[in-house]
Amino acid sequence: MARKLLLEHINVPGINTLDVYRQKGGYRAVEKALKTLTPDEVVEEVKKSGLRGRGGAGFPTGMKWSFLAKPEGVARYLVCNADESEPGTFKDRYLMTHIPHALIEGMIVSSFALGANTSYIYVRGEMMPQIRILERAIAEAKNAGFLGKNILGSGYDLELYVQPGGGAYICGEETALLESLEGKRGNPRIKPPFPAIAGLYGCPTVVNNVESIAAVVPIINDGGDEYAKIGIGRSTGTKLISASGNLVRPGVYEIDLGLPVEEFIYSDEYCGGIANGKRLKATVAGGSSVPILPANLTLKLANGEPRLMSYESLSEGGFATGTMLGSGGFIAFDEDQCIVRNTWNFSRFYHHESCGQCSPCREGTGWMEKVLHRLEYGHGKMSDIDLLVDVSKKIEGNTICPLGDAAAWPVASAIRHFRDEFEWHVKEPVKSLNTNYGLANY
Ligand code: L3W
Ligand code: SF4
Repeated sequence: MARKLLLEHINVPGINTLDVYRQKGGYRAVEKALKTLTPDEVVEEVKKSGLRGRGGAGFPTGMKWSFLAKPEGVARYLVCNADESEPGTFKDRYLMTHIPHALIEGMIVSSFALGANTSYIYVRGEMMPQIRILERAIAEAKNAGFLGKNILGSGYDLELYVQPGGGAYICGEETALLESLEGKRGNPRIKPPFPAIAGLYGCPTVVNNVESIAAVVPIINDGGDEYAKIGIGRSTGTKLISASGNLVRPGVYEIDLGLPVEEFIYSDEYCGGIANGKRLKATVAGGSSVPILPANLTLKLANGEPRLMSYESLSEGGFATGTMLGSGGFIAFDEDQCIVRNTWNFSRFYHHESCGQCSPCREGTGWMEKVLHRLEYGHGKMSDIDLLVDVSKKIEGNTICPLGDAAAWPVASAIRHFRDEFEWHVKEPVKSLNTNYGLANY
């Protein structure tokens, strides 16, 4: 049985309340940090833990924190990115729904470490229940003296606010999020400068994912070295995985990084195998923004060794034979799933969500969606397949923010691994449309 650092008490009745959360050891990390550690010592523990950003990029959290500029007399901010919108990713919503105090405790400790006296949790606008849950939990924490002035007599002040998001996927890109938080349209900014130098209102800002911030709690409770003992190589700690698609037991799982992918899919402790006794055809391991992998490369590396749920193992082989851990949104496709239809579905999403600032993304996502649509609906030509590859190459690396890459990679990888299925849609347009049903929501 894998250890649980974030979800250990998820099924305890009332764990969403301050009282029960405290009975289970909650707010120990705040007491330890504010009473016995300096901000720099908290940063040091996070560095030692090896924690990497859980939103998708996997950037080392302690390093990001140490980049924060500290000019005299200028406010610093911590902003939690809770704009979870990546297709296939629902772990942050789960955490906020069931254990809101884990995030709030992490926000207090992290804000203390960074010297922020005002912090924000920017929650996807559609998540009204979670916004209310967090607001109620913040009020409880404030009443108990964990927020506000002179927290626990430490002399440290913190105000924590929940901000409903602007209702667009792109508002989860950190600089678009900051624009939106400032009350503007959520258009990504050109980086550099990174938020660590010029973020919210032009001030030094750290933007971290919900899960990253919640992970700071066990890191402070147990020490960074203990956290670093979990996992494999530079993939330390535990990771929340949102599992969906054709699985016997979809849901949110906390795994030790380094778990074999095969065990994650097939063991009863996790997903319990492919639903309805079907075979696995393909997976998207890290949310829709990462390359799709066929079953054989999902389970094994190109050299035949088992593939592991870690940053390194999932990307082993580059995009030729690998993918990315991303946000941990693990989607399984069974043998009946149509790759063309599912790729079109992803493309529709990115076209719809492109903010339109850069031409390769604005125009390219639309082109890809149109060409995939005609392939799926039996009007495609053989040359469309290479046209898609060409358009994806023209988007990749040529845009302001990663949405362009995120739109290009699923298309390029689907063709790389399933070109025969794209060709079949051209050769057998009627059969291919009628044989594969794809996603049900059309
Ligand atoms: C200071 C430097 N800071 C980098 C910071 C940077 C950011 C972090 C990572 O994209 C990915 C994307 C999605 N000085 C710095 C520095 N930083 N160099 O480090 O930066 P970066 O640019 O590698 O990535 P990003 O812009 O944060 C995130 C992918 O995640 N993704 C999407 C997930 C979406 C969700 C969701 O809906 N919740 O998780 C999934 O794979 O495509 O590639 O903070 O400022 N020199
Ligand atoms: Fe907007 Fe797309 Fe450019 Fe990102 S890549 S800034 S979403 S147009």
